[in-house]
Amino acid sequence: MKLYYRPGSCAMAPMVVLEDVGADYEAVAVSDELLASDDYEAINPRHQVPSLINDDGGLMTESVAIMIWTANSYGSDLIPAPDSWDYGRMVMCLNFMASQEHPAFGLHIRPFRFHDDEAVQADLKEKGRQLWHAAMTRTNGWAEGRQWLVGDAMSLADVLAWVHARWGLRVEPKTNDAYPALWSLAKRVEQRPSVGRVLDKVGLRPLG
Ligand SMILES: N[C@@H](CCC(=O)N[C@@H](CS)C(=O)NCC(=O)O)C(=O)O
Repeated sequence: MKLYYRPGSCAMAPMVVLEDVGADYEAVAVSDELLASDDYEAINPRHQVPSLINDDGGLMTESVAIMIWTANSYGSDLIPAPDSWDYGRMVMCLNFMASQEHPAFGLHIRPFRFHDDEAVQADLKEKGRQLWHAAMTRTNGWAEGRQWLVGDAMSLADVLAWVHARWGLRVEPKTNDAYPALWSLAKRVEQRPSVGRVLDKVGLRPLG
C-alpha cells in the first residue's frame, strides 16, 4: 500500500494508524509539484492528501475513512467495539473535527482560495479564525477533566485531535494558550510510539 501525505497535514492521522497496526505501507511525501501534477490528479482529483492506494490499486481518500478502515482491517485498540456508545462518540468527534475544525482552519490559512479581493480575504481569514475557535472550544470541552476524548482509552478521535492541536499553533490565540485540555491530550498522544515514529518519518519535532 502507498499513503500519500504532506508533513503536518491531516494525512498524519491515518499514517499514525497504519504505523500503529504495523501495516506494510510506503509513505510517499507529496511535494508542491506532485500535488499540482496531472499524475496526482489521477490519484486524487482534489489535489489533496491523504490518498491511500491498496495493493489492488484501489483508492481511498478522506482521513477519517482511512483511519477507520485501517483500524478495523488490522485490529486496533484505537477503535472501540462497533456496537458501543464509545464508538458512536468517537465517530461524532471525528466527524465534527473533519467537518467543522478542518474547513475553518482552511479558510483562515488560505482565504485567497475563496475570494480574489484582498480586503475580502482579510475578512474571510478573520471569520475562519472565529469559526476555528468556536469548534476548538467544543472539542476542548469534550477533553476537559479526561485523559482521552472518548471512554478510558486513546482512540482514533485523539489522533485527529492531536493533528488539529498542532495546527492550532498557527492560529491566534494558540492551542497551548487557549485550550489546555486539548494541549495536554495532544502531548499524551505523542507518548504513543507509533506517533513518535510518524513524527520522525515526516521530519517534525514533538511538541515541547
Ligand atoms: N476532507 C479531506 C480533506 C483533505 C485536505 O484538506 N487535505 C489537505 C491537507 S490537511 C491538503 O491536501 N491540502 C493541500 C492543498 O489543498 O493544497 C480529508 O479529511 O482527508
